[in-house]
Amino acid sequence: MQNRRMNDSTALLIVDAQYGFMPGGGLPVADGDAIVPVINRIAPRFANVVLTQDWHPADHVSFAANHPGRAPFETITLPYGEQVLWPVHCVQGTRDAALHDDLRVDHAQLVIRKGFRQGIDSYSAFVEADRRTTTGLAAYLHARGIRSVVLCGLATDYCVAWSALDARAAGLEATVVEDACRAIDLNGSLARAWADMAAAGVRRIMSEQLA
Ligand code: VGL
Ligand code: ZN
Repeated sequence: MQNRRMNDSTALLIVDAQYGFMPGGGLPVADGDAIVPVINRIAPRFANVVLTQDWHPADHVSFAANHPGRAPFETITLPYGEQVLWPVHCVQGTRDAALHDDLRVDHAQLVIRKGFRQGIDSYSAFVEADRRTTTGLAAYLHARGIRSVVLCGLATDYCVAWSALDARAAGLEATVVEDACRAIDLNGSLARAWADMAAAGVRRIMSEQLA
């Protein structure tokens, strides 16, 4: 891996590196912007780069503000199951939803938007929270002969973890670059996410092991 590009059957998946999850954003992740220079360091190693973008309508079901009497970080039950209620974040077309300007990933080939259906959230880059609706990413990667994904971005314990688990479910190898991620860590969610990922065969590395 050292000093050369990763082979064509691997893709870097950069999850939700958006202002909404950086300090000052709608759903700020502590130290979230620290991932940007790390991603910029590793991205040139990858011939294939895919980004995701959390992309919600203003009336999205995951926003506490759309549930009178409810507060952010409470949980409700929706037809597809439990849903955490979040502060308003990453509304379509706003600065909050934009990818960080300092990302240097001009060679990225695809941006997958997710969470754009009013009634369904989507942490995963592959399958939305109803666990049925596909984003099309697995079919895209398979069609391109990509068999392995390396994940980074925000947040470790939500969108990165769900994406890594669904990558495994789609038959892909999955590796999370720990220092190129930051977590929300709500009620033990980070420890649980690492345990779930380990159990599913997701590898966990530091960026220095790549570049
Ligand atoms: C995320 C909560 C809500 C994430 C997105 O990117 O991890 N978390 N929407
Ligand atoms: Zn979201």
